[in-house]
Amino acid sequence: MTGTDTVAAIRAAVAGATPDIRAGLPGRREQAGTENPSGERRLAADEYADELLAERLGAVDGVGTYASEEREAVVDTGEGYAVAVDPLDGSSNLKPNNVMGTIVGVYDADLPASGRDLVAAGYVLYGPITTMAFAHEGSVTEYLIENGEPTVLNGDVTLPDDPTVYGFGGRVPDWPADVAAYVDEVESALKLRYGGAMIGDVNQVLTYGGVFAYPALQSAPEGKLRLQFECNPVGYVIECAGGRSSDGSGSVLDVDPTALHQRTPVYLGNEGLIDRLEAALD
Ligand code: AHM
Ligand code: MG
Repeated sequence: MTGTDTVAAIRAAVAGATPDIRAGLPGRREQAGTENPSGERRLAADEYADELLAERLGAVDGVGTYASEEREAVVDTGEGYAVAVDPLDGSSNLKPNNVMGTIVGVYDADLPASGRDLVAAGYVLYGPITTMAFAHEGSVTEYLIENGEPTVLNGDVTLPDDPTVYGFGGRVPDWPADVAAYVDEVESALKLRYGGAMIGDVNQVLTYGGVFAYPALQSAPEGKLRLQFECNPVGYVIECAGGRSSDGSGSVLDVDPTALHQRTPVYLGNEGLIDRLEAALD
């Protein structure tokens, strides 16, 4: 079974896991003493959220593969869609008690897959309240999640026409000169809002309009964020909301998938701002 029912079941499973993820956080703020496949130190909370989502999503009829930023290899769970998850995005924010997210991409292809193979994608934002933005069939719905149950807040989320915020990751001296020049240009009109969790920063762009980036860095030309688990799913949400995604030269959804944990520079936001960015990086 694949199709709209499976997508709805995946969305429900992620929403249903959120109270358990939140409940598991207070006692898991310390380092786990292990690294993820990208070589980053993991918190106990990263491992906990990954195990929980593997169990919940693996049990959904129509999910054939579970993959996560926290696991080297994919897990075969039966027949159906491949679900790629960043279980706790921005988990370094757990120590200072700042926002975090959960990201999910639903691919109708073997992983690593192209963003064009996504049939749905979404993210949960653990802020003062728990919300979810979920894109399917060309539109984005925002939900409030209470006790694991989603209720619709906005059935057609679109980026506002008049953008006001921006947030770029990485150390400023490590940005390539053309990225720095672009930020100089846009910051006369946009206000810096950067919290260090992609989902928190992207949701501000979705709410207020603007541009989020984790750019290519001089020390890391592929940037930091991962194509399968972060850039494709969030790029899909932003594009379904009327915005644009880019790796610097075109939609991130067109980036050639070469490895499960591959990284790519990512730029997300209002169409005009991403067009200008691509022109600046040319
Ligand atoms: P994580 O998924 O392992 O937590 O890492 C990804 C996070 C993103 O949420 C965020 O955009 C970025 O790392 C922040 O990195 P930096 O602290 O370098 O700005
Ligand atoms: Mg992440």
